[in-house]
Amino acid sequence: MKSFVILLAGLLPLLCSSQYYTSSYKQNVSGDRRSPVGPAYRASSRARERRSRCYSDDDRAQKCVPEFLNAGYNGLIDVSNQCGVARPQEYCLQTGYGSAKECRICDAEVPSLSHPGHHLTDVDHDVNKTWWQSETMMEGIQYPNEVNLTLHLGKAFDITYVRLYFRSPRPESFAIYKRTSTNSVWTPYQFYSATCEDTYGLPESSYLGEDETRALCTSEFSDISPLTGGNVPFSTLENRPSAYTFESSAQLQDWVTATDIRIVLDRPNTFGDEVFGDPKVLRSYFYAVYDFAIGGRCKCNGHASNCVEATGLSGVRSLSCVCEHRTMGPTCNECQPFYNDKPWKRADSTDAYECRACDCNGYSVRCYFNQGLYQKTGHGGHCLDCTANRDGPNCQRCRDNYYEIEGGMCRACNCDEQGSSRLQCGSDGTCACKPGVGGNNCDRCEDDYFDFGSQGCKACGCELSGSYGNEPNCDPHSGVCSCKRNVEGQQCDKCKPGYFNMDDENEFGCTPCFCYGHSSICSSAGRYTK
Ligand SMILES: [Ca+2]
Repeated sequence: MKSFVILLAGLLPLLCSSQYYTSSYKQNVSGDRRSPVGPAYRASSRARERRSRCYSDDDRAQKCVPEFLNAGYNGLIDVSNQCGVARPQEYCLQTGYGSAKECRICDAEVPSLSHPGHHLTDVDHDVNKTWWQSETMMEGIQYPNEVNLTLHLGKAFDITYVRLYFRSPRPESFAIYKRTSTNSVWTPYQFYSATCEDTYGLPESSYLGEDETRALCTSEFSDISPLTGGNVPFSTLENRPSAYTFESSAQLQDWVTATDIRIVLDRPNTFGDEVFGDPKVLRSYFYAVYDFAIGGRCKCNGHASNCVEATGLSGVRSLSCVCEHRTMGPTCNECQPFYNDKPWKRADSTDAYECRACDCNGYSVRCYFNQGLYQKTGHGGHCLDCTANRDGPNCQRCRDNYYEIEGGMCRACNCDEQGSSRLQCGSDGTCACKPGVGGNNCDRCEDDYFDFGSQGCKACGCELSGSYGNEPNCDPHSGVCSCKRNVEGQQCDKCKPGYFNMDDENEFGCTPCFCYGHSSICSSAGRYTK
């Protein structure tokens, strides 16, 4: 117990300097083993108050965290061994080397004599403390047979400490592991052993070096004394220098994250008298633990002040962050669908990094974060599926080949594919036509042009003074011009036989010849005047 007090005294400057710790941490790790901070999954009746913790009085977003609690309280626990399950089993109380031993019965069928795993995470009272207990060395509980205690937290937590409160002597060798998802590997948190090098292949050391996420081995809690009531507190950030700058240390933020905690009990402590094979002595060596506590907060990345219990489709209870700041996900680890204008970030004490809505000008409810766009403009939200034929990162313009009309509506250009030089029309909707092509949509030849095609239209070349009404007008397919009565030729450039002097003032184009019956053929003479 003395060493425990020294450890805490060493911890206190760290506790006071880091915002990560709270007064409830101190209260818990320093020995309030009666009960956890409160029911872990307490129902919320103060939603408004909790929400306000994520927003200041003037409604500005601020970092918020769920309450600090014993994450293990009433948690789902698996134990790989328990006394008295197959049949009632005898165990003897450890009273020291060579002394007479009082023996008792463990029987899983009799509540008052059973010691199941859930006794590790219940509320203990000063009298009538409950405990979990393994079989004894008589049944083979000895290295290398390990015993596992696995606590499932239901979701990711930011773990501040793990604490074990032993009824048996503390083990000679054991380890704490964590994992960060149901399928991930178990990562060691800490090894405890009087034989670090031999049992775990690690030097006994408190030196971390560069890697602050390395598990260390210590012999500090591996003495057989006290025979009962020994504690083992493991503080996740103790001796890890970046704890002082925890908010900016992604490495340590990962280090404290866990969804499950496992205790692997490798070797019980003994007085060495087990070598004589006395059954009473063998039955006095076993593991027994009153309490397995985990101090921490539901991990919500600074975006929730509340974590609630939910029952999934499979009937398994789990916890969920009540995400604020427009975030979502199991640990509020992403922005809501329409709030991707900035990159998602964990909240810290200077900035809540509230997710920002995309600006889609009212034409979309979906967007994604585009890093390139963000670097260029400061707004990374790229809208998806713009309605009303709109397009662009902010649905700020009409989509290709459309133009804007009154009221922000977009109308199709409908520029003819053959007759237009491009499919995009101007802001007034007019299409750019190829040579000789006309019409609003460039879908027909202009007057005096014919043979509509991908090259445009060809000129008919109608002679104005020979054309009907002095206006060029040709057949759009054949290119034949429409002539005045006394005019002929594809381009209306000739007087019919018997006519001469094509003139635009002549309604019929040419004047009949007057050769007094001698001839019906004539031509225009230079000196002819009317
Ligand atoms: Ca208990």
